[in-house]
Amino acid sequence: MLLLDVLTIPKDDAVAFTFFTGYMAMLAASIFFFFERGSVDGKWKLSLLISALITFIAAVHYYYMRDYYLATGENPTALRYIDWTLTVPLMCVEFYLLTKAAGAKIGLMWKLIIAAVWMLVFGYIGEAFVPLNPDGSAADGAAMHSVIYGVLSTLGYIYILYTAWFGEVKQLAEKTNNPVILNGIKTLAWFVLVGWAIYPIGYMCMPGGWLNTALGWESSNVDLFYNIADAINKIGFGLVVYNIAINASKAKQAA
Ligand SMILES: *C/C=C(C)/C=C/C=C(C)/C=C/C1=C(C)CCCC1(C)C
Repeated sequence: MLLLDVLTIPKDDAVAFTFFTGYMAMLAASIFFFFERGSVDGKWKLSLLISALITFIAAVHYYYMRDYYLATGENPTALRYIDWTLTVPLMCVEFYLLTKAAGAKIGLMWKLIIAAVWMLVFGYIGEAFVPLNPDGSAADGAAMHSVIYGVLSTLGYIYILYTAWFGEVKQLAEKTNNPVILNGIKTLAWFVLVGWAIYPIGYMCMPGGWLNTALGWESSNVDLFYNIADAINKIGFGLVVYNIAINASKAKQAA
């Protein structure tokens, strides 16, 4: 009986809907990226494997987050951040692999990973330890707490954004002299600017957050924004990498 209860999606629950759709989409994308490793040149196989791992790790977490949300009606904050702690550093590895041909050093990868972990640790403290009343509403100090940790987290985000748009990643992409890689990295930088910016919007829907306080956006919308952003950033990001790999392999065959 419990199983039946857990798996019933209320008709008007958009958050539950995106949890289920997100789960299936992540799983399908993983299978796609994994099998498409066979269609690309040897040096791109690792990039596609990492794209597949990113969506697969997300699929497993969505499997649990979906049930957690349906069973409790609450935000699966811990599962969410465990997922991100694994998948965002893997996206940093993708940036490194793409620029390696132009001489990227392993230090670039670690700098991006440290910035990502910084961003996620402060985001987690901001969300998981926000002062709440017993009924779940924002308690005294919640607004201040969410702003302080939100701003600290954003510093890590800005570092990654800067590196992708103006810093080392951008400079190395130019050095490759390969329009496929240069345009691909430009597209990934747009993902970091626009796709990643959806997450702070979700964050501000939690109790005490600006959008929650000023516009009355409900805290369940945190997950709506996170689920939409994850689909864009994990599957979309992987497809860009796939596109780079396929086109670079074709260009090589033609040469
Ligand atoms: C696959 C998961 C990804 C790409 C997750 C990205 C997450 C972020 C860019 C989160 C950013 C945050 C801020 C910039 C401030 C508020 C707290 C966060 C953690 C939501």
